[in-house]
Amino acid sequence: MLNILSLILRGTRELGLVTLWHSITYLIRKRWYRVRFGKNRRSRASASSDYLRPGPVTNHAHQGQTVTITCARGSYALTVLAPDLIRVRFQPANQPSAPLFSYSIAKSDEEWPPCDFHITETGTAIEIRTSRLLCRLAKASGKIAFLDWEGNVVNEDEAGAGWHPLGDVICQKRIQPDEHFYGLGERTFALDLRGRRYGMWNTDPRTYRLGQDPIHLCMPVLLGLHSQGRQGYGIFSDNTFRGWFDLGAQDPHTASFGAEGGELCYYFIYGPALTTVVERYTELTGRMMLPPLWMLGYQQSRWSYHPEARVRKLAADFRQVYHVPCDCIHLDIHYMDGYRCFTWDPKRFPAPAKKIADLHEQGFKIIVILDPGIKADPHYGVCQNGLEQDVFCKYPDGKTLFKGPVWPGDCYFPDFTNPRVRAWWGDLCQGLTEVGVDGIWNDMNEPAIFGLRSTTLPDFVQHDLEGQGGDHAEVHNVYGMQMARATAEGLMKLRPDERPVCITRSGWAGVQRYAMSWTGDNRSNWSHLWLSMPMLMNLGLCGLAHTGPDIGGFSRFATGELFTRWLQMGVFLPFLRSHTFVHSPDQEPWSWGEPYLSINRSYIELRYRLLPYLYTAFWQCAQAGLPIVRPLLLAFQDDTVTHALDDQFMCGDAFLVAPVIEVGATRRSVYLPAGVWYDFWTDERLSGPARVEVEAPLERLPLFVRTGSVVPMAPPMQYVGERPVDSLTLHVYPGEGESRLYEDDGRTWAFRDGEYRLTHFALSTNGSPLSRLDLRRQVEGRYKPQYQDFEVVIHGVDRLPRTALADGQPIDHYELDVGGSAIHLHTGLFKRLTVEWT
Ligand code: MIG
Repeated sequence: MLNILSLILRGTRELGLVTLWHSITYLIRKRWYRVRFGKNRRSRASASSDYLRPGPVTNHAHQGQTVTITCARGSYALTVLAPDLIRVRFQPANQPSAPLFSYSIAKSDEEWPPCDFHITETGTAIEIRTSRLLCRLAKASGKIAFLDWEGNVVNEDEAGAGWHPLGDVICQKRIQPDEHFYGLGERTFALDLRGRRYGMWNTDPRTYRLGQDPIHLCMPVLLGLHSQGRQGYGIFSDNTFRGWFDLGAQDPHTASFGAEGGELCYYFIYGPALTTVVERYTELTGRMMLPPLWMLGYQQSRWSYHPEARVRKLAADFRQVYHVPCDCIHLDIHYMDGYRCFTWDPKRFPAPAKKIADLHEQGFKIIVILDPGIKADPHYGVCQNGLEQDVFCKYPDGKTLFKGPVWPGDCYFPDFTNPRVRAWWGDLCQGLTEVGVDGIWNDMNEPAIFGLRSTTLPDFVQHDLEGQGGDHAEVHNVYGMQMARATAEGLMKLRPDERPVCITRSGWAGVQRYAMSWTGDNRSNWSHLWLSMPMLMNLGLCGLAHTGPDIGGFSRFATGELFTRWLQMGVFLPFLRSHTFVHSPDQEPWSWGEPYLSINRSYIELRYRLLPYLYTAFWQCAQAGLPIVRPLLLAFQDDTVTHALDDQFMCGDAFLVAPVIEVGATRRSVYLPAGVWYDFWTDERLSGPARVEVEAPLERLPLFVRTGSVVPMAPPMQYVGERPVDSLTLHVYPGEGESRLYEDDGRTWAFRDGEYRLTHFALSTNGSPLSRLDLRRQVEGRYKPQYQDFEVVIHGVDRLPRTALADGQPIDHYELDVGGSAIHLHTGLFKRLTVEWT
């Protein structure tokens, strides 16, 4: 009764009466199905002693890459996939062994080149030694320890593996004294996750608070760092059931993870560098596809821009009124006809193809939202067709369709774990690509169902699970990922030459292969601005680098100052999109007038100037998994100050970004790790390790460049491809270093056939003050950019050079920068540049 009252009180404003009615009847229906089909699972084990343990080792054997170690109450299968990668599975005796199945793994056992290892039996242990790592299983207890070659502990069992006769599994590890933890997907906490317990169950929080857990996108991926940064490793627990990670909450010395079903199966990845861990982990579970270049441009969204005339005005505001660059407009749920997926509202968007063609003409791309729920409506073609094709999830009787209320009222839910259903969905996307839609945004795919608290499908709803069959308790966490997969695969089939764009709210380990994400329903306040940093850093460490927050915040109202500060940070985040709630006022770069508008415009222009640099960081990520937004510890692992630093970050190899995160602040303190750093705005040279106070008036984002970097920049444009890039500026920050620049057509797969250009820059300099600079440039690949020359800007020098040679030829065009702290040279496409000062 309370439930019902509260639903009514929540108001009919967004929901409408019909949906409200469905929500109320669903509450009653849900009860009835519970009676018929059983309850949701509940963990049966609470104390460590509730679990059974492997017991002493009785035997061991080895076949191929796998060592089987039999213990009194079950057996381990330890598979060596690479010298730093070992899979641990535990199978209790007298439980049937299931074949290995995973939605997360991208590289199967057969695809790893065989790797040498040695097994030794000592008096107390069975030891597996690879060229990087020692895995020791104690004979008496059946506990595992991972050690480096010198015998130092990297990670070791505390109580180790365990299971409950009714299905729960657990693994308990010892926490090292100075250990820090990272990862776990999308979390609303600081960077270092130690000391808390985290849920593994994708949940729609309907806007989250700091510290709310879990939310839309969990990942069972944990990174550990200890011994002053000398030891780093990763654990990927490949189990999709409702689970948890406890990183010292219950017992400060124990880190454990577990789930309410499935098997104990985890991958241990040795670093010691966390960059190595991320690289390996993304080799195992896959890396993102390179997005089209326009996806790196500024994007504008709200819930919702409609009708058509509003979108037209928005486009004109960007192009004609305010001249703020923008590449993409997002259409939220109001574009649909009564929230029916793959339809258009006939009044709001009577001629979508024509409208989109118009917007394309002005250089805008269009992304539209799709929810998983398909309105249960016999007059709606997609629903009819879905019923005929038998694509929707059912109850255990195999007949009754699951029906739950979302935006359109009662909905059926496609079973995305069925390949046939994914293809059905993928083909439906044709309706959108035909009218010119450029990308698809997948929302509510936790999946979320309306109700008092965050709800989803009941555990006992059935899924195909690639033909094996399984219930929602097992499938829930991968549902969103499989929806994203269906969408991305559909787009690739429909437009085989174009890189697909799919944005997803929910996901799981491996989702980065199909989609990028955004961090869902944050709030318009300063703590959420800060939160964007640890959130993105932890997601990036889990392989999901292409993501970003709603700039300005989703729920509640942003002030001009908050929006500007968030946008300044956003320039250095992979996904730069402003988005907001249905009831909030306008949240566009000009919404607060001056001085905000001019500042916002100049930062969005900076984003466009930085595109060559950022695109290279994306390419690096697609190649090797290294995130775009990085915690400082990735580059400075032996500096313990960085281990919990989460109010500043590295963007790519060169930039250290320290956003202002306090209302009214005009200064902030920044930590600079060892080495020389250039203040981006003044070219001042600063030496780390040091904490420095820097000026940060509203128009200034504290920003530093690492010594030895070459940062390529393009001319600003209103949108990607507005004009050819006819000149490239190379910003050179004297010091020793190597930099890269990756270029291609920004749209197709031609780069896979060699149509790309990778430029290596090697910079070396002498003297202080600078007396000599040598910059070598080497290119590979067939792609030919449009520009024919460079402007080279050498930062941190206030004197004109004595000589400047490009490939031995004197350069006659150079001048001192107006600021007096840099010189500009104009050169052709040199191979070697030498500049000397007296
Ligand atoms: O129940 O589509 O996170 O970005 O604007 C809310 C409306 C549904 C949640 C998404 C948000 C989107 C909103 N959606």
